[in-house]
Amino acid sequence: MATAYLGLGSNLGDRAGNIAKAAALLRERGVILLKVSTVIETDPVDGPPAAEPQSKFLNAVVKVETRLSPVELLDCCQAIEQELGRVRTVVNGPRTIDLDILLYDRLAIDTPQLKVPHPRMFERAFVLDPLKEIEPGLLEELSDACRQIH
Ligand code: PH2
Ligand code: MG
Ligand code: MG
Repeated sequence: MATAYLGLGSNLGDRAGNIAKAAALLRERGVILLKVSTVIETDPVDGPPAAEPQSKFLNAVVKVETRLSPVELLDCCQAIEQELGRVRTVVNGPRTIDLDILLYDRLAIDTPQLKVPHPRMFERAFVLDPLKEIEPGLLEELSDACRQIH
């Protein structure tokens, strides 16, 4: 079994309902939810400049246990995004649901399809705050691990 952390975000439609449904669909697909953060409301970060002002997001982070490989977990997240009616228009545009793999065990993955840790997670309070809530000390642990390597 692997342990992973997923970021959830919604700023379109029934935002709280979308986050709840995404969590339920993860469970339906056999992903075990070990911890679920508080759902927080956040200002959009890095929205498309030419677009209409974006609505605020609801964000959360979950800690999961899974037998899925990283790519299978990515497929699972993308299938749930599809099921909840996500339409990809512009980069960082409004979305019913976004499900991102933040961390997967202690793996570093860098393929065109999947990058783990999520490349922008360390700059984003809407990820870091809920992550610290459910796993205090994890970020320090990761930075210690990086120090050992460098
Ligand atoms: N996701 C993005 C870009 N900007 N801003 C907030 N507040 N929350 C998000 O989930 C978010 C974002 C790209 O996935
Ligand atoms: Mg995202
Ligand atoms: Mg995404």
